[in-house]
This record gives sequence, C-alpha cells and structure tokens, in this order.
Amino acid sequence: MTAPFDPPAADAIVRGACPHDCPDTCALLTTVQAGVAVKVQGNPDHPHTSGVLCTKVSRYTERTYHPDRLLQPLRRTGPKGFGRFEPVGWDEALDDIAARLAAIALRDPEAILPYSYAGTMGLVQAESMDRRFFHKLGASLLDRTICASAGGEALVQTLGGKIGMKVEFFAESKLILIWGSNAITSSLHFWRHAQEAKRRGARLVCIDPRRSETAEKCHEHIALLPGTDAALALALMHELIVHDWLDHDYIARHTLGWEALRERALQWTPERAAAVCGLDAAQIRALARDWGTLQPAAIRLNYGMQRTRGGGNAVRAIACLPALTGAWRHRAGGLLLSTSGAVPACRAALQRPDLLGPRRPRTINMSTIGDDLLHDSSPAYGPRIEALVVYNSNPLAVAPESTKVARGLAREDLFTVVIEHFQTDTADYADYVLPATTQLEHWDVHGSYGHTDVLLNRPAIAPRGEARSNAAIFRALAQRLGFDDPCFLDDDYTLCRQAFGHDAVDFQRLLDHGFATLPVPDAPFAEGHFPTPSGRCEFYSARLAAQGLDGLPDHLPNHEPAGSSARHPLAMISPPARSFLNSTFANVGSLRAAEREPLLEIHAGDAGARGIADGDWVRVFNDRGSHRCRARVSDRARPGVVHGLGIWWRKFGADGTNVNELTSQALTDLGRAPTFYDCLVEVEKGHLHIPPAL
Ligand SMILES: Nc1nc2c(c(=O)[nH]1)N[C@H]1C(S)=C(S)[C@@H](COP(=O)(O)OP(=O)(O)OC[C@H]3O[C@@H](n4cnc5c(=O)[nH]c(N)nc54)[C@H](O)[C@@H]3O)O[C@H]1N2
Ligand SMILES: Nc1nc2c(c(=O)[nH]1)N[C@H]1C(S)=C(S)[C@@H](COP(=O)(O)OP(=O)(O)OC[C@H]3O[C@@H](n4cnc5c(=O)[nH]c(N)nc54)[C@H](O)[C@@H]3O)O[C@H]1N2
Ligand code: SF4
Ligand SMILES: [Mo]
Repeated sequence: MTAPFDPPAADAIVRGACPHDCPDTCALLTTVQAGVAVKVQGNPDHPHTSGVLCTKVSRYTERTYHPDRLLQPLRRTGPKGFGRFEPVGWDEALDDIAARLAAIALRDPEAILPYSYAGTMGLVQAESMDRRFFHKLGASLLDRTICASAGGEALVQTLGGKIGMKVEFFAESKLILIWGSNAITSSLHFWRHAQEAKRRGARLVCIDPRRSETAEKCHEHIALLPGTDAALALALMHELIVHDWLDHDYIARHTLGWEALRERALQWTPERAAAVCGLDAAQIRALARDWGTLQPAAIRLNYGMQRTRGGGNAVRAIACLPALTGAWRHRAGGLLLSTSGAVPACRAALQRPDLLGPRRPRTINMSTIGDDLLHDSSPAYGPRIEALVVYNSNPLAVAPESTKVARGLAREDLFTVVIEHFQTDTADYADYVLPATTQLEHWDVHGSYGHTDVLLNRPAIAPRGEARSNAAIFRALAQRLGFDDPCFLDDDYTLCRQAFGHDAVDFQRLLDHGFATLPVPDAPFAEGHFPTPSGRCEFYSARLAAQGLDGLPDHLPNHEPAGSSARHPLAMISPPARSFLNSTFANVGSLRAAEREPLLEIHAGDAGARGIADGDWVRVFNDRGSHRCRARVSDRARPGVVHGLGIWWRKFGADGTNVNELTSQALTDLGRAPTFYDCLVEVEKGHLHIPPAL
C-alpha cells in the first residue's frame, strides 16, 4: 500500500510525534510554508503535551536545517577517526555495502553486528525493516541494554510488566517521591503534574545524590550516595513494619513473600541504612513516616537510579513499597517507572524474527561494545566482529569505556556503516556514512514509556538533500542482497499500518487526530491482578531464585563503592545536561551555547582539598582513562560525589574525550545493563590546554 499522500504541497500544519528517547512522547504540530518547516510546536489538543515542548525540540527546525546536516552518502578517504570523506552516489554506496556484507555473510553472518538504540523511538524507523534485514541475513543479535533493562527486568519480576500509574494522576497525589530522576530536565510533562499536586498541597521529595534542578524545587531532598537506594528502601520497610504503617489486607490478598521480606527488612534499621547511604537516620525515619501516613502516595521512579551494580535489586525493593501500604488502591497512588508494556505493538509482524528460520545467532550486549569490538574469534565467542552497521545511536559517545570503543572502531579490518543525520564521533570512524531523514521527513508511529497514548508521525517536508529513511535504506540493501520475501517491499506507510493490532488502535483515528488513547485502567493494581506468574506483587521471586539469584530484593554494594579506593576517592555520576538528549543536540548551536562546555560539578570541600577553584580546568581520571573539563564548585554536589554532565560529543571536548572515557563496562545485577553511575575517579587541577573548539 502506498502512502495516501506525500508531504503537503501547499502551506499546512502537519501532525507528528516527537521521536526522542523521552518518556513524554509529545504530539507535534509543524508549520510548513512553501515546503519549508518554519515552526515546530506542541499540539494543544493532545492532553499530555498541552501545547508545550521542551526547549530542545522547540528548536527542531534549527536541527533539521542545520548547515552540517548530512545530505548525501559519503565514503571515507582518510584514516579512521579523522572524519575525512568524499561524496558518493547512493547506488555506488549501496552496491559496495551490499557486496561487502554479502562476502562476510558467506563466511559467517554472525560476524556482522547491527548497532542501534533510540535516536528515534519510532516503531518503523527503529525496529522494523532493519530487523527484517538482519534476521534474513542471520547477523548477530544485539541485546539493547544501554538504558533501561535493569529497571525493566526488575519491574517485570516484581509487578509482572512495564506498567504502572497513569502519569496524569500524579496531580492528585498527596505525597510524591521523585526517585532517581531529574524530572525538570528529562520528563517535563510529568513535572507539570507534580507541580499541580504541589499547588494542591502535596509534599514532594526528591531522592538523588545530586541537588538537581528538580531536587531544589521539592520540599525535601534526600542526597544519598550513588547506588544505595535499596538500602534506603529496605530501611523504609523496616519503619513501616515497626510502626505498623501497613495495609495488612492488601498484603494478604495481593502480595507474595511477605514473611520473607519482613525478615529481610527488619535487618535494615535506619541507622544501618544511614551509614550505607551517607544520610541521617532521622531523615530516613521522617521519609518512612511520610510514606506510611500520607495517601494517596506515589513514586516517580526513573532510570537514573538503576545505573549501578545493584540497580535491578534497588528497583525491586522500591517497587515493593506501594503494595506494603496499599498505595495501589488509589489511582493517584503507586509507582511509575515505565508504561511501555501497555503499547500494543505487533513486534513480530514488524521485525519478522521468523526470517531467521532455524538459525539462532549469538547475542552481543551493546553495553560492552568496547570489549566486543576487540574480541578475537573463539569457539565460545564465535567470530570476530567484521562489520558494524550503526543507526539511531552514537556508541563512541554514549557507550562506557570509550577508549576501548575508539580502539575497536579504529580497527582497519572492521567494515563500518553509519546511518546518521550528522557527522557524529562514531560517524568519523565509518567506511560509509549514509544520510538519514529526520522526523519531519518520514512516516512513523510511536508508543510511549511515560504515558498511555500512541501517536502517528506524518512527514511535514520532503527529505532534505538525498536523505532516505532508515527503513528505505534497509529496503534497498535487502533488494541488493536478493531478499525476495514480499515483506521487503513494504513501504514506510505500510509498516506504520502493521505496527499496532487493528483491535487495539484505530488507525483512522491516528490519521485524523495524530494520537489515540489506549484503554488502560486508571488504577491498574487496585484489586491486585498483577501480571506475574502468581498474579500477586512478588516480593519474593521464584523465577529469580530458580536462576540462582536472591529471590528477595537486597542492597548490593557498587562495583566501585564510594570510599573504597584511596587512589580514586570520588564517586562520579554523569546524568544528562538539560539542553542535550543523550548526545543528540550537542551540535545544535543554541543548545550547546546554553551548556557552554563539559563541566564537572564538585563540592567546595572536595575542590578546596585539591586546590581547585570554580572555573578551573581539571583532569578527571581513573585507571580506564582521563577527561579534561571545567570545574564548577557547587552545592549541587554532596561531599564525595562529582557530576560530569553528559553527553558531549568527544570532538567538542577539551581533549577529544567525554565522561564515558571514565565509565566501566561492568554490568548490573539484573538486565545486563551498564553501570554508568558506579564509577570512582580522582580529580586534579589541569594546567595546560586552551580548548581549541570553543
Ligand atoms: N533533557 C534531557 N532529557 C532526557 C534525556 C537527556 O539526555 N536529556 N535522556 C532521556 C533518556 S534516554 C532517559 S533514559 C531518561 C532518563 O531520565 P531519568 O531516568 O528521569 O533520569 P535523569 O533525568 O537522567 O536523572 C537521573 C537522576 O538520577 C540521579 N542519580 C544518579 N545516580 C543515582 C543513584 O544511585 N540513586 C538515585 N536515587 N539517583 C541517582 C542523577 O543525579 C540524576 O539527577 O530521560 C530522557 N530525557
Ligand atoms: N555517561 C553516561 N552515558 C550514558 C548515559 C548517561 O546518563 N551517562 N545515558 C545512557 C542512556 S539512558 C541512553 S538511552 C544512551 C543513548 O544512546 P543513543 O541512543 O546512542 O543516543 P544519542 O546519543 O541520542 O544518539 C542517537 C543518534 O541517533 C541519530 N538519529 C536520530 N534519529 C535518527 C533516524 O531517524 N535515523 C538515523 N539513522 N539516525 C537517527 C541522532 O542523530 C543521534 O546521533 O546513552 C547512555 N549513555
Ligand atoms: S524531548 Fe520529550 S519533552 Fe521534548 S518534545 Fe520530545 S517528548 Fe516532549
Ligand atoms: Mo535512556
């Protein structure tokens, strides 16, 4: 089926969806004049968006018409990493890429690795034709763990799925714990509901090592040490038990493993947790009293707190709290980490894993791409990676331990294709760079992980230059490799129509309005009905126990616990800078100007002890690497913890690095996820270097 129409010929306002990896998934309205997008705004008809976009996406035309947009295919002419390329025609590029991939596939298709994440979250441009292509090829599979899999796995084990409160009902809560999330930065529309609750008298508490923009606007800030959240949650349970702030009826009817959890929690006095978390026991007691006595009480948990070794266990422990007090009985009570489980996506139809046939390729974890690119062939490992096809991601900037990623990408025997909007750090290492369309130029459909609507994105303008959509590029490669299954002919619009079950989403409604609301209950667990094997909130997980893991949540100390190394005494976390979205937008002038330069926030005591003054250049280092940036002496940092705000492109950094030079490839307890915020460093005053690019 072909698209009912192309981008509008006349002036128009076109409905779309924000493609970015952000829980808010806003509905967009793009104003087009004479084929040019002149303005991108929030759709006022979409309740979650309410006509409001974040600063980043309000500047979307600046990104789309950026003078550095990639507009034609490029072939490398200089050494890898130097970013020297020449233009080449699409046919020539695609023919050569297809021939190179075919030759490798003939020897062993598992030597080919796709590498993608959520540059766009659209179901079509992120996980449809690309997956069909790699399934048919028999390439290695990619374990997409870089963001959310520790918390996601924990939620599935405890509640049974990635479901939770509806975000709009936070406005009715009386107590909101914002736990491991800088909501003002990363989920603005949730924050609007929290503000509404505050106006109605709710108490807001932020649990975060950093005094973030959000923490300073809450009634209370609990600045625990990174990776100690499970200890805090267990001590809260201790207090709920001791004071009998429990909903015994809810516990008896809707939970599993209460006696065992009770015994575990009773070992966690506030004093014990306070010592682990670097807090006052009184602060923990007061928080427990709030949670035990105020209703409706809600937790906005977010992914920031699961990026340490015990991140999965921490989410398990926190996810037990609403069941203990019966918070789920209210629609304004409970917990929200992700709503993605409610999206009725037909992934098998889009991705066609059946194209693998009987083959079962190995799976490579994207979070250890540094090690994997340097791994030799072996019977246990399989073949050395010979070809890497990167799209919707910038691994050199965002994956941990970037020295290794850079060494891997620099391998002369690695064939690398990068499909991108811009010449990113990763693209500098490509053999071919292919220009991709942006959200204003292609069709797509979107679910959300922060609300329960689905959205359609129509193209507002024609593709700029010679850009093609991801799906179109993989269609063209499939054709060259002779993949003749009819599914390789599906165009982008047809893929949109295949994305949702017809019963679940009325596609005509999406065409007419741009969004549709899913039929999800207001209070999902008011009467239990958890989608776990037992139908209960599983404090104790037999599934985890069967894997040889602890069936109960516990505090697992960091791989690199604060205070455990004399050489690297400071714990570093690297949460996002407000004006960037991961590494996206780091090259948009106005947004980069707002962030100015890579920064390290450091407490006055830690700075003073090292002779560092505000604004000094510093070197942050550990055994994995070294990164130069500007010190900001600030009470946003607590003693012993520093913050390297991310994620800058390395090439904009003072010495061609970013914070991921320091982070490690060690993984979390559950979900095989990275531990970006479990990282010890030392900081010294830097003497040299005037940054060239600033
Ligand atoms: N502007 C902007 N918005 C974004 C993004 C962005 O890069 N920029 N990224 C998007 C993406 S990909 C994601 S996954 C989401 C992430 O969104 P969230 O999961 O809400 O996380 P962040 O806003 O990154 O905030 C994480 C917070 O966790 C804190 N933190 C660090 N370690 C710990 C810890 O051990 N315990 C606790 N309790 N807190 C800790 C950090 O200081 C930080 O304030 O945001 C999305 N939205
Ligand atoms: N130190 C540290 N590292 C982190 C984090 C952290 O907090 N600290 N956060 C982690 C998290 S939560 C995440 S989700 C990852 C994010 O990692 P990535 O998913 O790699 O995110 P981005 O850096 O935004 O890179 C996305 C790229 O996709 C491109 N893109 C966008 N749309 C399209 C399209 O339609 N087609 C193609 N071909 N390309 C497109 C963009 O131009 C951009 O360069 O980073 C992780 N890395
Ligand atoms: S990045 Fe998030 S807040 Fe900004 S427009 Fe997109 S969905 Fe909305
Ligand atoms: Mo993420």
